[in-house]
Amino acid sequence: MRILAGIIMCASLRAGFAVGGEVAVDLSGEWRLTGTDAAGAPIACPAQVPGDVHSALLAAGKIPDPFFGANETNVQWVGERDWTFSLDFTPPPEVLSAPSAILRLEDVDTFATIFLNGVALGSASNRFRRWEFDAKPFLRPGTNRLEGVFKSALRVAEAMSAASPAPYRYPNGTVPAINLVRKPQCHGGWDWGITQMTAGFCGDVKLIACDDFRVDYITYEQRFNADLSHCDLVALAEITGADGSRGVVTNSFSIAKPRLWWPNGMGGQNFHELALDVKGRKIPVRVAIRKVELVNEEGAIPGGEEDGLSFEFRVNGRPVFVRGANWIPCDAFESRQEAKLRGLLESAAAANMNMVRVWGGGQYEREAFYDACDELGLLVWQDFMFACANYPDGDFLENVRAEAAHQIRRLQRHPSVALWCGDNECRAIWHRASDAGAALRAYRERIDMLRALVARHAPGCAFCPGSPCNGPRDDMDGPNHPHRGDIHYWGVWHGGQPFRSFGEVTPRFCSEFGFQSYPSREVCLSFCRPEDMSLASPIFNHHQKNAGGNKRIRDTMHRYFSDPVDFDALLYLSQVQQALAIKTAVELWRSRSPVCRGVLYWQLNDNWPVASWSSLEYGGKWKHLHYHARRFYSNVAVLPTENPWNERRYALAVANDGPADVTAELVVEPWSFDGTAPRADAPSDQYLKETVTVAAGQVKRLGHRWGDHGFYAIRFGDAENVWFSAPFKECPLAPANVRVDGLHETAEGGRRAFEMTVSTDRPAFFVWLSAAGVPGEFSDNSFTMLPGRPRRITFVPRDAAPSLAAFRAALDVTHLQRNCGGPAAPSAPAGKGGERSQGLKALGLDV
Ligand code: BMA
Repeated sequence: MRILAGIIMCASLRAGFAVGGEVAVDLSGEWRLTGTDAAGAPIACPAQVPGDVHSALLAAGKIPDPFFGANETNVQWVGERDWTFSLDFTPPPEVLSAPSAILRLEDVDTFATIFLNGVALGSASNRFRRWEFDAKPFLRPGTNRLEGVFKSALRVAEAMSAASPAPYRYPNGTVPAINLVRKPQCHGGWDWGITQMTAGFCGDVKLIACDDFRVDYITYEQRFNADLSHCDLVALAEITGADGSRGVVTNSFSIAKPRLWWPNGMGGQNFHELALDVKGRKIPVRVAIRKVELVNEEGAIPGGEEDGLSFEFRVNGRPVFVRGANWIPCDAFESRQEAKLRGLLESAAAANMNMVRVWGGGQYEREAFYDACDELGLLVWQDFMFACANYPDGDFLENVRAEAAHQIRRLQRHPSVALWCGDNECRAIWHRASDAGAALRAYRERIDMLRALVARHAPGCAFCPGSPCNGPRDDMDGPNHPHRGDIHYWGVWHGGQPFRSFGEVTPRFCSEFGFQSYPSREVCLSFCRPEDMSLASPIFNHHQKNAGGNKRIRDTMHRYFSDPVDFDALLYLSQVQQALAIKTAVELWRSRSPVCRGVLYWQLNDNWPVASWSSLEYGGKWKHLHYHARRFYSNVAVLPTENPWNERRYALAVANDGPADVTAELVVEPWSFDGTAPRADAPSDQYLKETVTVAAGQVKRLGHRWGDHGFYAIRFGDAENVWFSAPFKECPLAPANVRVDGLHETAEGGRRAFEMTVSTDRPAFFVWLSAAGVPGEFSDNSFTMLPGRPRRITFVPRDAAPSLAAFRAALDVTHLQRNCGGPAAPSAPAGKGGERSQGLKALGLDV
């Protein structure tokens, strides 16, 4: 138990709240969990709060690791049981003497009755609400006992459904009626997710005492003059008096020449430190000043063939090309989430993203998430938590009203929050309900309510009824219209279309599209034994939740690549083709700006080790895709704009999303696969070297050229790309000898790091450096190596750096031809498992 003195000085507390004050007693820490096991025998163990039942049982050795093998199946009983969390604590005297003391609970998952000293204070029934119960009458000096008795949300959902059947939902998981309960919908399993129907106090549990009032929310309104050189800022503090009365205290500020907050890549993330005066109480706050708009205009856009409705974010008046990914809860164990948020978001920002979408099947994230987004310049597209289902009206909706009113007010202060969106993919399915008319009415009622709540509590913030939808005023007429609002494009993954199909649509904004891959060997071995490393293994397949996913991965490989030489090569190749799929889509769509104004790929992260669409595998390591994302999302990117591999011509564009014009030399070099040096005397329609200027915020199209060479290496300043005229299985990939030399220790940003030089004797593609067991990232990876063009690469360990010898032992390098050959490929070298065919020795590595 910790006493927080965040808002007033302890001295004034001891003085009996002389100037007005509030004290928060944090009841986090070790509690006790009791319940019954699978056989009905009593179980008791320590439990951390914030935390969850599964984490407590795992830590106490009462369940096997649900992430290993098919243990998920064996631990389902946990979600079918009721559980009690209890804590004995001693309230400090200032809390006992205060005229008001409440218990404030965040993220209670989900159905819990709260007892203080044996008296029921009340019940929680929605994970996403803030619950407050009057504790004052029941607190006593000395030891007090606080208990939360949690009912199985699974059983509650079943009982609700028996009383009134749950409306239709996509069979994405294993808990059919989860849409009746307000808990993260992915707890019931998803097509990337484990079913882990957990329970617990997943957020803060605090006693809040005050002598005259407490502060519930602080929100801001900002008004600007035309050139944003002046901001009138009003801070609104919502307060509740010790007597239960509610009020709002406003503070006004006039800020000349504000230092504006910008998204990543557009400028700095500036904040202003202000002091609010709330009825004599001084409250320091950090405010970011910025204007965020979502612009939706009817009509055709020059360069776009069709009429439509635009979907463009503008920050401080400047149009933003949105580059980002979809976010899911970052761990199925609630207790592990807080520690992971920041690192994952730093990886998003490092890959030049400027937006993440908090997807509606998960949760409104913790404060640390939005704080990190504010600081990293990641705009947040915030879904309300509804996904792939119809939802009831009536009492259910009243529960949602309280949830939404709380979450909007909680998050309003964050400059990163750019959009509230009604749900994920609910618009397309109302007609699947047994009573479609009723489902549509319930849908409209929910959306109208959410829209009104956003307008009231976050005035000026954009609202969209759902994702996808045909813009903010969507009339439910066929959502996912390619030229109106945002779309989810799943033709390539779910529809089995070739990668070039990405180019057959020019979305105004694509908020979901994705392609699966397997995680690294290291992550696979965290859930299965070496003998299970096979697509024929039920254990391996337990970690593939998308029916047909393995087949899609293999079918795609057959389309573009020669067969992988072994299972490690299959893992490698799955990541290469995922990177290619998303790279293809992003480059085509980005080159079509200003018709298309944003791309968010599915999905950034995983919540357990699994085959999925993520670019960051479980544990946070970057897959091939994430390294490619850093290139294709960089402010300045050189983009092949033709469909890859199906034509003998290429077309180029250069995008510049940065704040200043860029002038650089554009070099396009024709190479042969055996490494013939680029010919400076090549016909000028093939070899290109010219100085190009691209204006800020523009895409410059450079026309078509015809190519009969193996591949083209393209450079524009620091931006690089490669263009191939045929699928890799038709390319005579050379057996390149990629070397890593001169490994030594260095320092990077004050941290110990390792530096090395990578070189090759022939062109090598998707060159992949790895350091199994060492968390951290390389300065670049999954790149093309050309003879005579060595690269200096650093590796910055995320945690304490291992010794040089240990890092050397972990270091490995491979490339495309080693994994799948091609027409001129050697047959698969012998050796599997520990003896990787593409290991250091095979590559003549000299570190
Ligand atoms: C999207 C998401 C998720 C799903 C993903 C992959 O539409 O909204 O529902 O996980 O597709 O199938």
